[in-house]
Formats: sequence, structure tokens, C-alpha cells
Amino acid sequence: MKGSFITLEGIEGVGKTTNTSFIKNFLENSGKKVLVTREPGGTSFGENLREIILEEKDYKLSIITECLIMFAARSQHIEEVIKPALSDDYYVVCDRFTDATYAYQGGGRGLPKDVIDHLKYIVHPDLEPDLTIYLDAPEKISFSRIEDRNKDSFEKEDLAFFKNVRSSYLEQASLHQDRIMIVDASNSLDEVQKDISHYLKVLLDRNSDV
Ligand code: Z5A
Repeated sequence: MKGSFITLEGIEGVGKTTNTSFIKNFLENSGKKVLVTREPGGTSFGENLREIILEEKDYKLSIITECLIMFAARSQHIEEVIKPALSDDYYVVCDRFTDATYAYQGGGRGLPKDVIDHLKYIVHPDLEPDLTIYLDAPEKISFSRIEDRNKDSFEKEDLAFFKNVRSSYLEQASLHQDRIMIVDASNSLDEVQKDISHYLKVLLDRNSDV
């Protein structure tokens, strides 16, 4: 595949949506074709599943059901959107991907890592992001940025849940230092975007050498 696959990760309110637009502009200004997408979602099927996941329900999804829904949406997303775009030379910028499953269903909900490893192997054995920007900030800072919003089913979880999610993200970043770049999202937006620009330039340089 000729394009590049870039993902953004982090707990709620750290600035993933804001910086997805920044990355799109940066890459387009560098002459690249860019496709922005998100998970769960990115296809009609995935967006339907996203609604089911995030809406208030009068029943509770089991942890494994929640995880299978993430991977069902992802499988469709990869086949219908991500792989065709990468084959067509696009830079695909995705707001969350499988690192989020390790962090939320693994770290947050306590699903064993080997279950997620297994599902990942079934759904995308041959696809890994080329670059993951992990926006890191303490829960209290990121939550203060979204306190005026209506909360979805995840955002109603307590601080302990998000501490575990964040720890899990940091653990993955230490395991995949070649791919996951940690950006301090408690800094000003200007500083955050300066750091992101640096990692994008490294990726563009690497691609121009190929
Ligand atoms: N989920 C899962 O459990 N398992 C999975 O495998 C996947 C997902 C893929 C939906 O995600 C949920 O799905 C998610 C995990 C679960 N849980 N929740 N909730 P989502 O990505 O759609 O939802 P989100 O994380 O809640 O997105 P968000 O609330 O929109 O946050 P954000 O995109 O990171 O933040 P933002 O909208 O860009 O910024 C928030 C505000 O902060 C905004 O006013 C900005 O202007 C401001 N901001 C941003 N950066 C800064 C800085 N640096 N300084 C000051 N202010 C800033």
C-alpha cells in the first residue's frame, strides 16, 4: 500500500478532533491526498454501531460484546474505507483505532490483553498505523475541556476508569516507541501542534526516502 495510516489516540477532551483537522491541513499543504475518518464509525454500518455504543441504554453491554462491536465496526471500516484509500495513495487520518480497544476495553473494562490480541490478529493481521499520535493529559485537565457537553455513555464513567485507560495508553506507548509518539496535550494548542508537526515531518521525510 502506497499511502500512510496515521491514528490519533487519547482520553476524551485531549484534542483528538481538533488536531485531526490540523493534521489534515498540514498534509494537504504538503501536497498529500488526505482522508479523515474515525472509530467507532467511518462507514454507514460503523456509524450505526457507534450510536448503539454511545447512547444511553436501559441494558448494559457485556465487556466482550462491547469489544466485538468495536472490532465488527473496524473490520468493515478497514475493508470498505481504509485499505482502498491507502492503495490509492491517501494519507488516512483516523480518530482512534485498535490502541483505543486496548486502552478502553482492556485497561478500562479489564478485558484480558490476549483476547484483544487475538481479535486484532483476526481482523487486521497485516495492518498497523505508520504513526500514532497519543495526546496525553491528566484526566482532570481533559475533562475540564468538555465539562459543558452532554456526556455519552463512556464520559459518564468515573475518574478511576479514565486513570486506567490513560495508564494502558502509556504502557502501549512504551511497548511501541517506534510507532506511538507521546504529545503532552496539557500544553497550549500551539505547542501541541508544533510537536505534531515535528512527527509529521519525520513521517513525510521517511516516505520520501522510500
Ligand atoms: N472507544 C472504545 O471504547 N474502544 C474503541 O476501540 C474505540 C472507541 C475505537 C467515542 O470516542 C468513544 O468510543 C470513546 C472511547 C470509545 N469514549 N468516549 N467518550 P470519541 O473519540 O468520539 O469521543 P471522545 O474521546 O469523547 O472525543 P471528544 O470528547 O470529542 O474529545 P477530543 O476529540 O479528544 O477533544 P476535542 O473535541 O478536540 O477538544 C475538546 C476541547 O478542548 C475543545 O474545545 C478544544 O478546542 C479544546 N482543546 C483541544 N486541545 C487543547 C489545548 N491543547 N489546550 C486548550 N484547549 C484545547
